[in-house]
Amino acid sequence: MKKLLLTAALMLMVTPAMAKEYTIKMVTDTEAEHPYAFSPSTLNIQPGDTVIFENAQDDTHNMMIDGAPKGVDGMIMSPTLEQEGQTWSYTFTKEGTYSFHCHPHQALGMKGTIIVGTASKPEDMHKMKHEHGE
Ligand SMILES: [Cu+2]
Repeated sequence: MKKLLLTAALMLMVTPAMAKEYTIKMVTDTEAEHPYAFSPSTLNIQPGDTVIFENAQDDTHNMMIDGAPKGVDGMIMSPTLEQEGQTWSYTFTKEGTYSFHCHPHQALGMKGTIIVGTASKPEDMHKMKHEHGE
C-alpha cells in the first residue's frame, strides 16, 4: 500500500508538469579564452519554465538581469553564490528577451541571454536599473 501511494505521488509530480527546468552553470576556467562564463550563455525556454543557476566551482558569481521585456519591473537578481554547488532559480513567466550578467565578472564579459517564448524586439525591451547605477 505504501508503495502504491508512493507511485501515485511520483506520477502526480511528473504528469502535469509541462514546465521544464534548465540549468545554467557559472563556470570559471582560467585556461579558457573567456575565463568566466555562463554555460550555456544563451537559452531558449517557454513561459513557466525555471532556470537554475549553479555555481560550478568555488568562485564568486551572481546573476543580475539587466534587460527585460517591458512590463517586467523590479530587480531580478540572485544572491552572491560563493561555493561550488550553490544554486538559485527563477521561473520566467513573461515572454521576451532577458539579458543578464554576473556582477563580479561583468567587465570580463560574463553575460548571457534567455529568450522566453518569442524574442523581444529591441524597442520592446527596457533596461533594469541597478543600485550600482548602470
Ligand atoms: Cu562570475
